[in-house]
Amino acid sequence: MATATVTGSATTNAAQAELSSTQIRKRSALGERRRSLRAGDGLRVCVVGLGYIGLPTASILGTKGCRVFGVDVSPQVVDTINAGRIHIEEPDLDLIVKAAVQAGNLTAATVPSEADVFVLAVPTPIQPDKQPDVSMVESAARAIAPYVRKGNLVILESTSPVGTTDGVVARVLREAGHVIGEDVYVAYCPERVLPGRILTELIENDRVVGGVDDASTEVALEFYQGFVRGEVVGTDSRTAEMVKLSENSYRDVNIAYANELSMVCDRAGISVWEVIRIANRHPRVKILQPGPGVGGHCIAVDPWFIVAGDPQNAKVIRAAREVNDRKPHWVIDKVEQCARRVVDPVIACLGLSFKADVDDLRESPAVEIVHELKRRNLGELLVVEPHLLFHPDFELVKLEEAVRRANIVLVLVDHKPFKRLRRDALNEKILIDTRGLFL
Ligand code: SAJ
Repeated sequence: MATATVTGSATTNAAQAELSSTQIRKRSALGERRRSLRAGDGLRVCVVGLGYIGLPTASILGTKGCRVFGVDVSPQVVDTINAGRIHIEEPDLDLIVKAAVQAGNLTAATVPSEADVFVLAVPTPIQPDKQPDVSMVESAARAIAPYVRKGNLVILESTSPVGTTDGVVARVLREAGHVIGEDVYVAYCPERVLPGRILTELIENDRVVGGVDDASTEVALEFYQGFVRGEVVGTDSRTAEMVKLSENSYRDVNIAYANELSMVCDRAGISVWEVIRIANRHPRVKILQPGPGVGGHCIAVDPWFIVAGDPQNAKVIRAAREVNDRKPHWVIDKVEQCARRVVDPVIACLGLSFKADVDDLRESPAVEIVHELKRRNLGELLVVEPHLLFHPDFELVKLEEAVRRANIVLVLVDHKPFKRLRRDALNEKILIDTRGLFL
């Protein structure tokens, strides 16, 4: 299961996997005394990576009384946060960052500081050959290593291939002379929050915490219990890494099933939305919704970490990725067929973001589709994205104007303002509704 850059001991891991969190707690109760690292008043926390996960985490910890040092490689991001402002869109994040900064509990810099707890929340992208790139985890671990002291806890939160916490983070700290589990604790705790609901889910969701050894699990459990209202479940680091990957892969496989059904139903002249709505009335069926493809930086990426780790066995996971990656091309071909039936096609493209009610364009199938429509020069494109003021490649048009002028309406994102569109505005237009908004 280990990737080229990652190693781990199978025996230790198997043994750890058998320990429940209760067993771990009992064992430690007999062990030596150590300082509590429960999140709360006065605890110093250094959060590396101030993006969609790091910044909300840093600001929540700041409002819980922790003294938080945020670290980011971008000086612009650091300046923005120190001014009490934010560089990403997320409901209420601006308020909580401002509150933490004004209280003096959140400061940002481009270099780490000494702290009691270090949280690494840096990107873990895939390379063009679909192999995971954990180089930013390694850089972050190397950046904090000179600041880590005896008794500190280091947590990796980035979605990572199995083995990364031990094989990258703990290895770097071991190389720096630390004895893991004795003077420094290292654990994995994946973020599980949904963009658009991050601040609520950071507190309410259950968390899984996996140490590279029992002592690390115990220390990390205690840290999260200081600010998480959901249950914090303890395991070993490799299991926790696989839990995170399996959650997003489960969703990807389910969406791929819905996307495959949508193509089958389309050819058969059946409404896939009606099929799913009725099928989901079965007590043990819960099919997700088809769409133009799967975007975002998580579900479209993380399943490849499992495939890269075991290509021989991860067949369904790979197939799901391929089905979801193919869906935008199916939509593009559909638009082309419709455009050929119209004199002077004018195509209103509703939405660019990767999902509803966010401004995030990362891996967005809508962007891929609109780019390709432009490249194929199928007609005039009227692009609508209510969450953006500007896009470098497309001139943005207001919803009403786009729909009024178009003869083809292509729904790519189910944003709230689109749902409020009057049905009669679509009369006599060709509707390609990839989100089932008007069906
Ligand atoms: N999508 C569909 N049909 C659906 C649901 C989603 O086509 O029925 C599409 C969306 O339009 C979007 C993509 O899937 O393009 C992903 O959106 P999402 O809302 O399913 O998930 P993310 O990527 O915003 O967040 C996921 C969440 N994982 C799970 O729900 C298992 C979140 O909890 C994770 O924390 C996040 O990934 C992450 O950071 O890993």
